[in-house]
Amino acid sequence: MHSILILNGPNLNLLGTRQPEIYGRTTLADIEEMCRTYARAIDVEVAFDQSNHEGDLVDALHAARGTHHGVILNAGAYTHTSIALMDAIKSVDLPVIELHLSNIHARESFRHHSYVSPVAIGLICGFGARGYTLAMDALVSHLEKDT
Ligand code: CA2
Repeated sequence: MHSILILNGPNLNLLGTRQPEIYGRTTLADIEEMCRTYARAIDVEVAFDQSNHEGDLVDALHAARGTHHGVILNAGAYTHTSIALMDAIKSVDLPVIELHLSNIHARESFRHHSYVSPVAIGLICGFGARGYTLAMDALVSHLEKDT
């Protein structure tokens, strides 16, 4: 059975509580529940995590090697700043899907650059919470290609 890590970065713990016009009213706990329900439906194992700390996200990526078959990463604002996350993704040699709730290309120009995109297998953005299950489908399809 495929095992997927869904990893969330800084401030995503605030989802549903502030700026609903950008990020919606769904909380991260709601998204986790949605992902767990969907994982059961498509028969995959899922781990769900969030950290506000760059080094913890790097550690979680390192730990994913040998534990999970792929990663869905919403790196939050570290997407646009973190060479450390880019290097970690490269080093673990796991398929990573970059995910954003909002369409980062329709927002401020500083969100148009991503350090994750060059080392991800693909990018899903702009579909809100639904993006998480879209990313699960995309990652499972990618993993099934190799089996
Ligand atoms: O659209 C996304 O998923 C982002 O990764 C969210 C990040 C942002 O920096 C990226 O450019 C795009 C921000 C997450 C902050 O989430 C909040 C939620 C509620 C209230 C305040 C922040």
